[in-house]
Amino acid sequence: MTIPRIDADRLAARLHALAAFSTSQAPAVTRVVFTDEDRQARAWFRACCEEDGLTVRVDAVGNTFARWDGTDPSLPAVATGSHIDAIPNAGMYDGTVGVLGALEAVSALRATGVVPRRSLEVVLFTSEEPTRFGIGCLGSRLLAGRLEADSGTRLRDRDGVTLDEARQAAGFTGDLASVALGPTHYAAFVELHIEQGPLLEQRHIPLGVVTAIAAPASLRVTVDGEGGHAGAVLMPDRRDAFLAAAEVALAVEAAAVATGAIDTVGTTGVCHVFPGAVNSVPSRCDVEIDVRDIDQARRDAVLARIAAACAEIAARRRVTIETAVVNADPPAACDPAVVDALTASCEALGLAHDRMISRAYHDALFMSRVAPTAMLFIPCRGGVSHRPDEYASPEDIARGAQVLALTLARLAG
Ligand code: HGY
Ligand code: MN
Ligand code: MN
Repeated sequence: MTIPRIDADRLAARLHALAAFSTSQAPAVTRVVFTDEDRQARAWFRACCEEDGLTVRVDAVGNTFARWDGTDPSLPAVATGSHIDAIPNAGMYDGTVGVLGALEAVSALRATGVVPRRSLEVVLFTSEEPTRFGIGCLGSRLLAGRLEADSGTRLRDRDGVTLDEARQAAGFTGDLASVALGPTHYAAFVELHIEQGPLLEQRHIPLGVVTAIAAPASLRVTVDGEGGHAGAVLMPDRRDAFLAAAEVALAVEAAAVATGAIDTVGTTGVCHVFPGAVNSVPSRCDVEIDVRDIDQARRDAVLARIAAACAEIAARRRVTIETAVVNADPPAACDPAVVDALTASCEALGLAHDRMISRAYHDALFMSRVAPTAMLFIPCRGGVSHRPDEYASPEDIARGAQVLALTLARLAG
């Protein structure tokens, strides 16, 4: 098999060009789904795909598919891709390496002059981050048929804009039900991504073949107390919503630590205090909580402990606490044949590699519900991610794209 040659400079240049579509000052990147920056980035990406000779299709939620027809286009295609949306004050590599690296891998295969049997598709998934609509992997959930049909009107951002309103304003129309792909639509799916953890760098190993993806869950908790004048309401009379929420956040930490397993994590990453005046006792507090584990039962036990803690805090502090589970997803086991194809590609290139689990979730978590799926990790400096100092070297990125190219060729026959 001809070894595909990755144009590392072009890939690096495209990653930096994409990073410029942001509301933050470099090196930070902020690119929230369906905002102007996201729409401009999508148009730019589509132009890159067409420049590389691929045909582009976009679905009702903005998932974008750039296709290279194989010798037998009637066969289920092999897909690869990731996301380009970025949480506030993020880095420039999370997701984008898997989208532009996939485009570069397919272009490198096209340049060998060998056309695979199965078609190849580079996929840009909409809204992998939960930033705007509170739930992660929105586009891939819909592709996998794992989101309720009313999600277009039920999911709203903090300004009350529904998913349907936002997607249609961005030019993505049509029925959300048309997004779902059946279990035979793709022959396989592979996602290239930065590790978002320190293991590969610590072990001085350039590639990680992912065998499982942790089970994510998120909660939305609303605490209603009683507000009032910060000078006039005496301490014994207070029903301070923020202090109750603060105890909830500490209960999240305690519940995660109490499992005794290093794989259990709990985070309270969002906290909105109302009315948010220094001289007013908080009357309401909204928090969003993220709980994960590679063991689903252990993760669910943490959710139950958090619910029990909320009930105790509410009674003791005479506030009301409402908890809503936004998502509680099972973990994903990656497909052995795709894991083996990635492993064989690393070996064919004489590259050291390790097998590992992913603690972050990815679109691959949902693609695994409808196609044989696995992931390929490259190192990121210090394991840092979701921060402006997130960094992956051009060499590691190009190496990942080359292993991806070989793997796609293997899977596409
Ligand atoms: O939160 C995650 O695991 C992913 O980076 N969105
Ligand atoms: Mn992310
Ligand atoms: Mn990501």
